[in-house]
Amino acid sequence: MTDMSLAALGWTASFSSQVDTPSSLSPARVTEVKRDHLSLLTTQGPTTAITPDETGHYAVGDWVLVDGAKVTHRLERTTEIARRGAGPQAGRQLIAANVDTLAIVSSCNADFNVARLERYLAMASSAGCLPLIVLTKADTCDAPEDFARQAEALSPLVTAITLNAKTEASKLEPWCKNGQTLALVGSSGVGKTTLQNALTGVTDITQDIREDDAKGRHTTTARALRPTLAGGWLIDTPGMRELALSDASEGIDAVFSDITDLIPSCKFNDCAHQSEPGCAVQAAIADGTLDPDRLERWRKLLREDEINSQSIAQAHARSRSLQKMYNEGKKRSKHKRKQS
Ligand SMILES: Nc1nc2c(ncn2[C@@H]2O[C@H](COP(=O)(O)OP(=O)(O)OP(=O)(O)O)[C@@H](O)[C@H]2O)c(=O)[nH]1
Ligand SMILES: [Mg+2]
Repeated sequence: MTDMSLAALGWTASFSSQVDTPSSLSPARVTEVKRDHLSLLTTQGPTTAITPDETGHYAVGDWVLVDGAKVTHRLERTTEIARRGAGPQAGRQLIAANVDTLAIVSSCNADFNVARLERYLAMASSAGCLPLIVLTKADTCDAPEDFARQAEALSPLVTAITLNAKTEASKLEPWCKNGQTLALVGSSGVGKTTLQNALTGVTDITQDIREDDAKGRHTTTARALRPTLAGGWLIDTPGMRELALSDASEGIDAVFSDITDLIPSCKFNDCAHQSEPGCAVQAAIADGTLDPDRLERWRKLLREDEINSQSIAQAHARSRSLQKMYNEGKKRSKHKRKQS
């Protein structure tokens, strides 16, 4: 790769404002997070560096300052995409940082699901990214524009694009040129890597979906930031089995602004929007402007987010007390060894 400017790497004023001495800085962008090091891209090309803390604290797309092969500092993120990791004890898992647009990829087939799209939109909103819904496999369905209409109805912020990922990936170029970063998320098998390959010119593996249930085979296993042919950046991610949100209540409320905008008009400040007199939300359901299913999906996401956010806080407390027990156990066995 030839030398490139910081701006071409996605560097903006919000990063330069975090660095006081421009002459001594060596900024680098994280392209991959490995267990014991980071893969980076600097204006001189690719390199690697070790971190002073766990690499799990870094995300693909992060900006760091390096001193030789050591990371000295991570710059504040402009956007941060995260979810609750899998498993009952899991914490918050970083997906990507400093992403301008989050492409929520779904196919125009069995994968299309309004509740799932709302979940991803809430993630985009709490991350601070512009949301884009990309509906793939338009070549395999009769009326792809019906899917696009349903997707755009979910939030006024959303643009939905329908395409055949194998031949029309260039429709996404406006979001990944001029140093702009686009990340692709969605279920396995929807065509994320097919889009990435066309937009970047690399050839990562893609695989046919299963014939019996149209589900993908979880082909991509790591996240990576790659340059696009259009002069921007693309992050492909492994397909998600399910997306659990945490600390996303503001994002959820932003996606469901049609409901939250009604709340100030309710007669009671503590209205639960069930059967209270003067409830503006129930009035909207009664006059047909609000779908009762959407109200239920909003409640469900908020409830789930609250439980997940609490359980993450509890998991942190548990791991702190386990560490304490472990340290005390080590002290005790040392003491015993001395005595014997
Ligand atoms: N007909 C058609 N096939 C597509 C389209 N997009 C993807 N495919 C096919 O769908 C299969 C899965 O595509 P991938 O790009 O591997 O899907 P992915 O989202 O990266 O999947 P994971 O890496 O498992 O998350 C491949 O066989 C692709 O050729 C499309 O728009 N039209
Ligand atoms: Mg893939």
